[in-house]
Formats: sequence, structure tokens, C-alpha cells
Amino acid sequence: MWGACRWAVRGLRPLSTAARRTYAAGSQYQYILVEKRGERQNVGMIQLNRPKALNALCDGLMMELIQACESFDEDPGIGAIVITGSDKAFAAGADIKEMQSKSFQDCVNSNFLSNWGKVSEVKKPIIAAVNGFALGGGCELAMMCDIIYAGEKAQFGQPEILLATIPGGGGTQRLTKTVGKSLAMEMILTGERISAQEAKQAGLVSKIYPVEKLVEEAIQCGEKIAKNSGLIVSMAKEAVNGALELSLAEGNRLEKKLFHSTFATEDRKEGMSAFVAKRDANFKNQ
Ligand code: CO8
Repeated sequence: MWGACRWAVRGLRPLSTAARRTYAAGSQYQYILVEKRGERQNVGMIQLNRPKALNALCDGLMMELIQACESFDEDPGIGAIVITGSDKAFAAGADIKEMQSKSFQDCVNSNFLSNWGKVSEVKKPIIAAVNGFALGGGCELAMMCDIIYAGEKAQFGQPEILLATIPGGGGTQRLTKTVGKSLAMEMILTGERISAQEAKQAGLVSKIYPVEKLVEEAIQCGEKIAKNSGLIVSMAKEAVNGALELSLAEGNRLEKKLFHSTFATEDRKEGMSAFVAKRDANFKNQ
């Protein structure tokens, strides 16, 4: 299962025993691979690992993903998180086989899929590195992240309509706010996919890389973020996310409060002192 060839093909290094022990401690992950990456081991990487089902998001996978995100969020040594899948699929959606027999009552009584939104509650920045299919819940999972990098062959779509259901993980909202009503409507009402290039043009992804370079580039982006004060990074993330949730006036008020709050931190003092003294800043998340 941990064969070096498989990792070499994808350009990923196998997990060290220590990393596996750390993150699997007490709960063997079945559906994801988890590792610390980057020169300073300050980027948490989570790889969805149900290749035969194209990383369909079954309940167990989502529970593990949320658990891994939360444990990286609590880890002071981690400054950013990367979520990726395989070359063929980031994730082909919620697990249709698992959902197939559910009734309306089942969905309401269990508040079906309500816990998936926890990914968007993580304070540290999350970068989605999307190769292959990001469909349905897979596209929604990518949009719950903060930055999306795409491989050249990535495809994004909300094909739920073809199954006679609709997106349930924020797709109708986040996609519309990101790419605008016309393209979101077209994707959600026809179920047709868009390419990485179309997704970039529409503002859904920020960068496109060759398939084999994608994950490394995402990790490098994570390292750049992790160099900054984690405390201030989480404030910046909160402020930007405010733009998707609040009116302009409310968002500007939130931004101003957070901006003023940075002046109560040691890191803000350190950042400006370091600039004036022409030296590197040494942030302590204080
Ligand atoms: N669920 C379960 N199994 C899947 C899924 C899925 N979403 N997608 C693929 N698989 C399985 C297939 O059943 C197949 O398994 P098996 O070999 O046992 O038959 C295996 O993966 C390989 O799939 P294909 O043979 O179909 O591979 P192809 O390369 O021919 O096609 C596609 C790839 C185009 C991606 C195709 O598999 C497909 O259309 N998949 C379904 C895509 C879809 O409709 N996604 C939306 C699902 S509904 C949803 O996501 C609702 C979201 C709700 C909220 C989520 C909150 C975050």
C-alpha cells in the first residue's frame, strides 16, 4: 500500500514512519494520507486516498478529513494545509452509492452532510491542489478551501442535476459568488464541466500547473504563508472570507476591527520593527 513506485509516479514522497505514527495515532486513517511537508515541515498535507472510487467522499473519508484538518489547525508547527487527491481525481463528488438509498427523513433526521462545512471553519489557510475531476462535493470541497491551484487537466463541475439532486455543500452559493450567476447557473443546470483554463478565467482557481508539479507548487505556496505570523494570517483569512458572507459595509467594519486588532499583537510590532531595522522578522504568533 505504501509502495515507493506509486509515490514516485505522482511525484510525492512516501510518508515517514514518524509522520504516520504522529497523525494516525489512536485512529488509523483509512481513506486519507497525512504528512508534514516543506523544508521546515510546516505545511500539513492531506491526500484523499480512495483511488478506485475516484476519491468519492464517503462519510468515513469526510470524518477523517475533518479530523486531520482540525489536528493541523491545533498544531503550532503548521502554518498552512494542502488538500489534494490523485492525478485522476481530486474527488468525484459525494459517494453516490452511500447516498442512493437515503430517504428525505434520513437526510433531515441525521442533518445529512451538515458536518462537511467544518472544513471551512478551519482557521489556517487551506490550499486545494486539484488534479483531474473535482465534481459535485469535490468541487464544493475545493471551494471550501482558501486557494485553489489546478493541474492542467483538472475539470470542475456540479453535475448533481444529472442525478436529480442539487449541490448541498455550498456549491450554489460559493460557485455563484466566485464565478458569477451566468456561469454558475449554466454549470449547475446542465451539469457540464469546465476545464482548468476556464476555471482560471472565471476566477475559480488562481494558478494552473503541469500535473506533476501541482502539489509541490501548492506546498511552496503553503510555505510562503507559513513564514508569516499565523495569528495575523488567520485574521486576514477571516477578513477575506467576510467578503463572501457580509455586505460591503459590514465587511469593511470587520476588516477595520481586525486591522486595529493587529496593533495589539507582538507580531505586528516585530514586523514593523524588523522592516525599519532592515532585518528579517521573527514572528512568534503572539
Ligand atoms: N460516488 C461513488 N462512486 C463513484 C463516484 C461517486 N461520486 N464517482 C465515481 N465513482 C466510482 C464509480 O462507480 C466506479 O466504481 P466501480 O469501478 O466500482 O464501478 C469508479 O469510481 C470509477 O468511475 P468510472 O468508471 O465512472 O470512471 P470514468 O473515468 O468512466 O468516469 C466520472 C469518471 C466522469 C467522474 C464518473 O465516475 C462520474 O460521473 N462520477 C460521478 C460524478 C458525480 O455525479 N458527482 C456528484 C455526486 S453528488 C454530490 O457530490 C452531492 C454533493 C453533496 C454535498 C457535498 C458536501 C461537500
